[in-house]
Amino acid sequence: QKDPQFIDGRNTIVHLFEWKWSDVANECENFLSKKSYAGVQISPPSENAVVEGRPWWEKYQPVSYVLNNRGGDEEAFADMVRRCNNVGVRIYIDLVVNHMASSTSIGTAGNTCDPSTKTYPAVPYTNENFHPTCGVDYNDAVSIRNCELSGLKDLNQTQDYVRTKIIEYMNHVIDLGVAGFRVDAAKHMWPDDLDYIFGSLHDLNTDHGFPSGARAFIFQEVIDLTDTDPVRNTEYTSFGKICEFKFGKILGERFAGKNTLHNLNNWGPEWGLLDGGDTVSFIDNHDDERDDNAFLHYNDPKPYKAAIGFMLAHSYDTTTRILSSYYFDSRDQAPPGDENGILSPEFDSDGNCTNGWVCQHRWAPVYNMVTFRSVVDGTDLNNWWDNGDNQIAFSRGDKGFFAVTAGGDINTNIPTSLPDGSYCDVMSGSYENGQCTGKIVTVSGGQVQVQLTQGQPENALAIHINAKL
Ligand code: AAO
Repeated sequence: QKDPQFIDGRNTIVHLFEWKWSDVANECENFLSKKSYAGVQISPPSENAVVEGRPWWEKYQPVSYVLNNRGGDEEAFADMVRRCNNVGVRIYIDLVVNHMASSTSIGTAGNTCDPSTKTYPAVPYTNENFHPTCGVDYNDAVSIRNCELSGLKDLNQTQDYVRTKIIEYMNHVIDLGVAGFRVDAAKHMWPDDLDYIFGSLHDLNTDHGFPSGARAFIFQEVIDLTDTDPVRNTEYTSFGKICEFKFGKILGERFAGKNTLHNLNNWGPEWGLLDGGDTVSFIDNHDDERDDNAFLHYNDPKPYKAAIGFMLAHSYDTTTRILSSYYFDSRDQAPPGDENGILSPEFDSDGNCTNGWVCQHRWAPVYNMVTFRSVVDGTDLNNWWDNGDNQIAFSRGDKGFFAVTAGGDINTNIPTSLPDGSYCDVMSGSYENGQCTGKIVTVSGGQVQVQLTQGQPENALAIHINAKL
């Protein structure tokens, strides 16, 4: 269940964090399918507790598995999945089945629950389906699995009944056409239980274009950043992929200039990363952008875009994911919206989002590098170059070239296997209808003439064979 089920010629999952289903459907049709994007991770779709102030995190407090919350109802969900699949964009849901809500309220679909007695009648779950109350001790693997993450009521997935309810929920959305699941808090569930649950799922729905026998893509949130974590992500790789947090944490520090870039010449498992085929990689996620400054975020755009560019240009054979955020000043801040619900994104004449949405996936260097990744697919990384410090460059076979500085200017010729000619730099602009809106870069005598100076809007430069002038 490690195949993301992308259609040919596409790559990268964009996490449209907190977007409504109707807006996701429009984005699949109007933008993602035209820019080489392969899929969308959506926020959790099942009924959640209504929390005062409507923080984004209320969606991580399930009341039932009814498909109805601020993202939309079941009809809107089904419509989104169908419309996205129709244009070759896959949908992955954020699956919250480690726990149930601890906030007492009426749920977003109108169902009640009583966390104090662990009763959730709309599933139904009762007290006996949960582990006894205890707080997670992050030094102890049993406690991490059997105690309460942030005080959320901890389901016991070892029980047949609980497994059955989770499988029913997952099969329901598989039958509606989803391609897979980001598994929230997988670290807090036992690998054997997850293996059983994921092994019991329906095949993907052939009416939505999946080949017969296709299995749901599983990518699991197991934060394993230190080599002393009592739960190791390798415990979960036999039945799905892992969100590789080390990837963005290491690159974030380096592209922010806190450490050198030149030793990234062996970027991959030698850095302690899992094999690419076991990973989903990203520069930041929705928790990190709020809680962890080791990762780069939208508020530091220049090194952030360079790091995303490096991720997409590199040959480490991973599934890549881009976060698409909304602007916030405080951790709990709700997405753009009001009492009537979440606001739809709007776009300016350049296609960038307005009214509160950041939309990193619509930044030209980001979507151009998604295209770059498709163009260079299957090529090796070669012609590595560095200045022994903060400047690096490499080619992808005879199809692409990427250079970046995290300190000082680059003004030199760098060997490449790309054919001689003029190319459009897709970090500083776009190549459209044979025209380049960015810098024009010359390859001559097997050398790229690289000029990257600090005053320019981008720290990186990228050229590829499909943007040759
Ligand atoms: C809300 C309130 C709480 C309240 C709770 C219950 O905020 O005050 O107690 O309701 O009423 C989201 C929000 C929470 C929210 C929750 C429910 O973030 O604020 O709680 O919804 O509404 C651990 C887990 C990981 C989890 C992460 C946040 O392992 O699974 O904490 N992420 C997911 C989601 C997240 C969501 C939930 C889970 C819950 O992505 O959005 O919560 O569904 C260490 C550990 C990690 C641990 C982190 C943070 O990591 O290894 O396992 O993650 O700490 O506690 C260094 C260290 C590294 C450390 C890292 C932290 O790098 O080396 O070990 O820093 O970044």
